[in-house]
Amino acid sequence: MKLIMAVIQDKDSTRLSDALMKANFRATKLSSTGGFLKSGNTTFLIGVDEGAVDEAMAIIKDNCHSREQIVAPISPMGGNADSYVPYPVEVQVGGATVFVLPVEQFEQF
Ligand code: 2BA
Repeated sequence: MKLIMAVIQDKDSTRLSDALMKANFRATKLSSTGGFLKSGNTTFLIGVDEGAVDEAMAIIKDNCHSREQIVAPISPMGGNADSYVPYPVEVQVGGATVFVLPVEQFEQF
């Protein structure tokens, strides 16, 4: 068994969830926050048989889109000056950042 961890944009989460359920995958959605943009994203945990990893990856790829995002300067007042960016920056976010991990044991009680 493998555990797929996929960090995706919130905008794609309902579509991905629907597509995974339709294909009979089981998944858990977690609310997460990107370290760089410090804005919300969604992390999917998907436990799959080894032979189904490619199918799950294809569904993630088909349903998660990359988008440009402008990062506006944020005042360091009251915050951490180390992360202050003094000008707007355009970054390409997503479609999905995916980790595939081996699962040592899987139980449901
Ligand atoms: P964030 O950390 O908020 O990053 C959003 C986007 O900002 C990234 O998109 C990337 O284009 C850009 N970016 C991130 N760090 C940067 C840096 N130090 N300098 C310049 N640009 C930077 P993605 O690469 O598509 O990542 C989307 C989200 O996936 C990330 O949100 C983070 O939550 C997650 N992620 C990406 N790589 C990861 C990793 N190696 N480990 C854990 N989470 C990761």
